[in-house]
Amino acid sequence: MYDEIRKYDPQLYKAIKGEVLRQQNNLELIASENYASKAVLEALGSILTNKYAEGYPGKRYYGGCECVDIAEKLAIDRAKKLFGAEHANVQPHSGTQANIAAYLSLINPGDKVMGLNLSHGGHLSHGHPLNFSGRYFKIVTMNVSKETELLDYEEAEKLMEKERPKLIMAGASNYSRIWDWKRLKKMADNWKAFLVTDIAHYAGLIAAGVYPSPVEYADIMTTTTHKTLRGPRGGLILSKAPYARTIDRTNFPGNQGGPLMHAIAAKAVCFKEALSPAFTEYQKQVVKNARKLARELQARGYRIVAGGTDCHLMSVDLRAKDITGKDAEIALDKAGITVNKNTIPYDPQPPMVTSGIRIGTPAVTTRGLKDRDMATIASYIDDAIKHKNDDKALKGIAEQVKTLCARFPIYPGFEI
Ligand code: DSN
Repeated sequence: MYDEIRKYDPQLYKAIKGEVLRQQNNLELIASENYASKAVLEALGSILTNKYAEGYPGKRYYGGCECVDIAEKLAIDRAKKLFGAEHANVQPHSGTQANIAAYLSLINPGDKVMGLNLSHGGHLSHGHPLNFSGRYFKIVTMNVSKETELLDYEEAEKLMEKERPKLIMAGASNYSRIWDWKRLKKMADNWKAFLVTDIAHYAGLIAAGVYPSPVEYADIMTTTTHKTLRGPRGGLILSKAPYARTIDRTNFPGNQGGPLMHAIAAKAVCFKEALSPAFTEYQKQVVKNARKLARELQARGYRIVAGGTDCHLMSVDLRAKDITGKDAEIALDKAGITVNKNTIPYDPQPPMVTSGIRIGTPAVTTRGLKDRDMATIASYIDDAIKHKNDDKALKGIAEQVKTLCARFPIYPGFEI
């Protein structure tokens, strides 16, 4: 693999090779990452990258689109089938691009939006002041309850009454329990607001039927395609039929230019994979692994936010362990375990420090680790945190991690 890059650009080759080895030898526990299949990677590396295809299948601004039309139609049809949606737009370059198109399809700059507080598990594009969402729209934030750490629907209902947002943006990047989509739809209807659900984190689970789908309630659903869905990096918009035209126009020419046809082809592969029975089994195992890992960490004295998980991720409160999220991330990195620091609800620490880490099981499950391996991972995490200032001990853990990882090659037969 990568022979041309090796010859032409040795500096870049070194970086790519280093990343291949890092991915193979480390335990990837970042909840939003995964290992795309070889077929997805092939489509991504295909010559479809050469083609300009502004517009949509059958209605392009360029000639020569007959082959890429096939790819985009496949992606659209499969996405609709996978999520039971009436309309799919597979062109967004990312989840945030999809969210921009969703907002601007339904409301105007200056309108009010209600989204989950970023430090309670929300997402930048749901209203952070530095993000386009916080700059274009007036933001009202939903919170989780201090006691249960579950979304405080009653408080959100009061906010709806007081603030009258025109759109609810429901979804999260760090919320481990079940969203009550039906209740949110009722709230939206009561106050004549739109409901957009950003299912980026749960998309693979939803596609496999192991997490509730908002498809019957949401006006628009947005997602990325590379997290639990395990496809190429990119975005996707799903909606009810009446929004189809406005979404398509808002995404192009409204918000993007030429679509990335190689990425769209890779999305088509991803959706085909996600429609297979093997994908359902994979997602069941992702959740089993996450629950087991949460229990194993709890048994070692770690507090899991909201008491556990119903999905692929968990938020770990480290305060009882006398370590910040930032320092835990560093120590775990040295031990060959990749996580990200993350605020916990009502975190006393700032976002660049945090009191917690977020852990997810999609990537380790893809490489074949099962519930029994979760106890091993929990013990490595605990050891690394206990030895946070002991580089020699951390190196020793990294060796054990590497040995474990060697049993689970990420791309069997991939030579570098
Ligand atoms: N950065 C993603 C995540 O890690 O959840 C969200 O966009």
